[in-house]
Amino acid sequence: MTSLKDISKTLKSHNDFCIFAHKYPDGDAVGSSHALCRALQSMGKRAKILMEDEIPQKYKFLEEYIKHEEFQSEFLVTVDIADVKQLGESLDKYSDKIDLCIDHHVTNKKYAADTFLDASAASASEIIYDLINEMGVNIDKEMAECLYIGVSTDTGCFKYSNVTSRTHRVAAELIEKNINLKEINRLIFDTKPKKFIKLEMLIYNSLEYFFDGKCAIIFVTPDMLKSCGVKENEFEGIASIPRSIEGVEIGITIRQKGEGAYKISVRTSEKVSASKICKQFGGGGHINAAGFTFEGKLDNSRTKILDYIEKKIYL
Ligand SMILES: [Mn+2]
Repeated sequence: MTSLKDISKTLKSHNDFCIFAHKYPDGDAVGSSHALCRALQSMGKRAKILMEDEIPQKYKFLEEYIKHEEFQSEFLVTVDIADVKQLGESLDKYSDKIDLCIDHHVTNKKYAADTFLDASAASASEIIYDLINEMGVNIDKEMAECLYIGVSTDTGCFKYSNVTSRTHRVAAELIEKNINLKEINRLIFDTKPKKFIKLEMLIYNSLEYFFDGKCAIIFVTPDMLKSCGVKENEFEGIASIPRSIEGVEIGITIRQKGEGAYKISVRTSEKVSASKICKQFGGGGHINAAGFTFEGKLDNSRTKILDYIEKKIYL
């Protein structure tokens, strides 16, 4: 497998980079790509970032941390992209031309000519932190802010099970770069647009309990999103709402995607395997966070899942 040293050498030997992050970019996609871009630019190289969708408002200030220039890129790198399809339609033309992929997803499809995969890293930003150090670049305040956003958002503010002591060590070293810690945390974790509050009210209205409150289901429909002015995929973290209720072991989020098409997310406590439930319906994922898609009548899908849970888990 390619080592961090190898990819550091490879990057040093090229000059004109294009860095790709996935569609519907999250904090890790934005943070890791911008930190790498700024690091390469600080080495006197040319680098730019391409992603299908606009950067969410709360991460937009990171765009000012890089120089924006037009040039013909010669080396193509993806960060935080497990499957080349996540580039999105408008960037699909690059899908068979990626020279290097830097990622932390176990499910990585190895679509690039070269891949650096560290599945033990909680975020791509954690890897980029090591890489920038390996390249001998001094991590400045701006790079540190990009990386802190990636590290903190991909771990749900250091709460998810992917967090290790290394995650905290990286975060500690980033904080030592004098980042605007309080302001960034407030902006990212303690601030919600009013339209999200409106949507949450509708979501809580749809909440139903089953099996003595051990299972909770919420619904999200395109109409609900539309009436609140929230774009599809704009509101992260919906799927964690039902599981966060006291006593709930299985939290299910049913999102209607179109006429008769549903995306179902399952979040479970330690006792129950979400991936086992989802596999039963043709999906998959992590042990306590998984999902599947369903086509047909909503009532049928709900009955089927509840039947399965009742038979396999609570009988
Ligand atoms: Mn990530």
